[in-house]
Amino acid sequence: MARVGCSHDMNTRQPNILLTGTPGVGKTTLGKELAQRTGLTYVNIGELAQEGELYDGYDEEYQCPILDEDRVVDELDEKMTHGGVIVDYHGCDLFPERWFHIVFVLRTDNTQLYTRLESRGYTGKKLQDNVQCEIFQTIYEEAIEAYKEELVHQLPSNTPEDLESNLEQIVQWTKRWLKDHN
Ligand code: DAT
Repeated sequence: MARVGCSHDMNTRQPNILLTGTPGVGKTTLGKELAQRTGLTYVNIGELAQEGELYDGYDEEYQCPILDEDRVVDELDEKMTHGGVIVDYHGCDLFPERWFHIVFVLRTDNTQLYTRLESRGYTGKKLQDNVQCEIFQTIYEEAIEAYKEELVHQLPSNTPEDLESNLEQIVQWTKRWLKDHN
């Protein structure tokens, strides 16, 4: 498939897309393939934080470092203002609202998600809390609080067919956005 946003002309405006949802719903899988198909740049916030050690303490309960949200935002702001970025993170209210032109919340059935997280090595409370996060649609509610509701779209992410359909929809949306803004 042709790349739709690969222009290096500084005058070409490109959209920023947020992919969010509970860990394990498929943000990374979708984001990386979407970047291939659109020419937009994929940014994984977890990896960015790890590379730059953008942490502010350690969470003993979950055994993981705590994200320094201000430093993450500072680190990315220039790139986001320029445009053409796909951001992947399991949270969404830490980012400035102005960054994103569209927000996708991926959703996965509980049993499916349980299996995916278990095979990722999650156990006990961490596994249960993440599955509950999906059941209570925590990230979707966070998204509609943080962004204009009409920008927030839920996407089913259970099967390879869902993945392909999501890719096609977002590629089409991106093409339309580029046409409308250039
Ligand atoms: P996330 O980045 O949201 O944590 P991921 O992209 O790492 O999720 O995916 C978690 C696992 O689920 C991984 O083994 C790939 C698989 N997966 C992702 N999207 C899927 C889909 N639509 N159908 C089936 N499996 C999927």
